[in-house]
Amino acid sequence: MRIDVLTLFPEMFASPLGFSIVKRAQQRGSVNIVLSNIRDFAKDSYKKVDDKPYGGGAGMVLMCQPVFDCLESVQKQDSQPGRVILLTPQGKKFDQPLAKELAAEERLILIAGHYEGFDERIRLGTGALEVSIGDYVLSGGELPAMVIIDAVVRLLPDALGDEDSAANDSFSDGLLEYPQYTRPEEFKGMKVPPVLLSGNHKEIENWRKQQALEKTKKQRPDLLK
Ligand code: 9D3
Repeated sequence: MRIDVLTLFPEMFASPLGFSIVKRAQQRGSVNIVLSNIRDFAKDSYKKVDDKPYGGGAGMVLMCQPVFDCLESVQKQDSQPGRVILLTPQGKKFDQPLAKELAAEERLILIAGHYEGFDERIRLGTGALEVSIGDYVLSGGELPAMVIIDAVVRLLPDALGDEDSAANDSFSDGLLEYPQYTRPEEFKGMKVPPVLLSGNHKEIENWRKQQALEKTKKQRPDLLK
């Protein structure tokens, strides 16, 4: 998979993409992540990429021209145009089903703004899907882009090691994960549930299912509906 990110702050991406599963997926060639700076496509000597909103109002709006030129430039680098995603607070809420859908694409193009809206013609003219990662205000689309990359890349074939199979992940069976324990058997007076030390695999499985169900009822009843 190729993932392009169009951003005003490419430097923000170095650390989240440079460690762990996403780093290894890039090294293995499972994913090629290409960062482009929208500001490189500004036309004037001030490198202007935003302007005042028509009709007035506070804040600035990301201009069409630098975004369309940047998009055109990256799309020319590959035979497939790619699925274009615009990160905005008004977008469709990102979730695991959308992560799976995006992981099936050959190419993704993520466009991130920074504390300002996009000129509406960017959405209209690119056919982009608008995506939000949740109902809270962030400073820009950069962290949401990194969240999407992380969630998508770990779903790619060969991205995960055998030890942490995606099939065992929370949400894959619609329930939260059961509580886990490791050594020691007792810590600050808190004991590991005896069933986990019993060696009875059937009883352990039943306990885990029941705990997962109880935890979901208590913390995320919405997942059971
Ligand atoms: C809601 C406030 N907007 C009206 C002036 C301005 C605005 C604030 C913050 C516009 C963009 C942003 C930056 N946020 C994102 O670009 C963003 C985001 C988010 O803030 N929360 C969850 N998901 C996303 S995806 C992109």
